[in-house]
Amino acid sequence: GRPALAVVGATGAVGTVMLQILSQHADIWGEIRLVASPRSAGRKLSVRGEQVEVVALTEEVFDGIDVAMFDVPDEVAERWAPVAAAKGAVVVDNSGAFRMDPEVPLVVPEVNPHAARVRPRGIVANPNCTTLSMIVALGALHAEFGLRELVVSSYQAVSGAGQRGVDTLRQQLKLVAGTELGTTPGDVRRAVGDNTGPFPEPVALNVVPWAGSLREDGWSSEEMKVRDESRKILGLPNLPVAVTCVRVPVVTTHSLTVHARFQGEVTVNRAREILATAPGVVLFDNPAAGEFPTPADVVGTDPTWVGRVRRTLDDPTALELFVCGDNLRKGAALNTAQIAELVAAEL
Ligand code: 2RA
Repeated sequence: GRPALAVVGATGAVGTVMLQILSQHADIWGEIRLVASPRSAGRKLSVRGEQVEVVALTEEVFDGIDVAMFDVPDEVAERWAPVAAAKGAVVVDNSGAFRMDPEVPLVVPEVNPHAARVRPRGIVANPNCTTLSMIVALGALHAEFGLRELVVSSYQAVSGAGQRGVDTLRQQLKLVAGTELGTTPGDVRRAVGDNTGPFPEPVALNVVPWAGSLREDGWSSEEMKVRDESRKILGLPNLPVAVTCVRVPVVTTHSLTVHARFQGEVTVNRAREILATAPGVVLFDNPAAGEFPTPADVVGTDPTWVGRVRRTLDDPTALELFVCGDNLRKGAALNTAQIAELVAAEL
């Protein structure tokens, strides 16, 4: 029969997009079981045009399941992914719990699909949304030119911080709309009050140079993820990577500026050819006509969009790019679904 799928975390921001994707992609699954916390059990959600009742997470929900997708917090994944794997399911996990485990492959199907086949713990990890928003384009350029160094800055959407991030931006926008705020120090902060949600500072009318939690020497956890995960996916464990992660008042779609240095001289023409033909990448780059990707246009789409392709003025071996990717689709649900489909094809 066709493989049975469990979606754990079906009611969250990523889970919601996952159900849309499962309804849009070729229907390869037998049963699709929707799983969430006991709080959400009993709710009905639509998938493949049918209403399916959500069941609470227990050991028994993995009986008869071939592939289990997890979109839950790290500590929930840490506890429950091994339970699902012990029951014989292949777990595709979108948390940060297993990404850097040497026995867990970290997979982007356009870049390192073969890695998904070797999974000693029965778990395949899905990268962080910020890494995913750029890595398909970088992987294509790396395959041709050989990457030697990466310097990136992110412009991250609030939905990366979940539904609470989205609610926070929307509430703050209401408080500042139609005002003259943003003209004196602290005026936006006073208008927004303590209502900064998952962010350390107001995000409306602002940019916040912080995502995640504090790591050694002033780095953020998000910055470490982009570095560590890029190295693992590209198979370049010593790649020099410098990252600054910034939150911006965008609902969904992460953007990044990328400075990528390669093994030898590069040309913009060849880079453009590669990006224009790479699976999962759209080259949208005609500044003379005002054409470059922006989150407002990219949101809701699957590919990684690349614009502003330039050769670095002072270094003929490096390129500058501006990249956008929907952090809930390719950045999370879509890549998880693609991995699950890869795994299902070999079952
Ligand atoms: C963010 N990448 O945008 C994170 C969440 N996984 O906050």
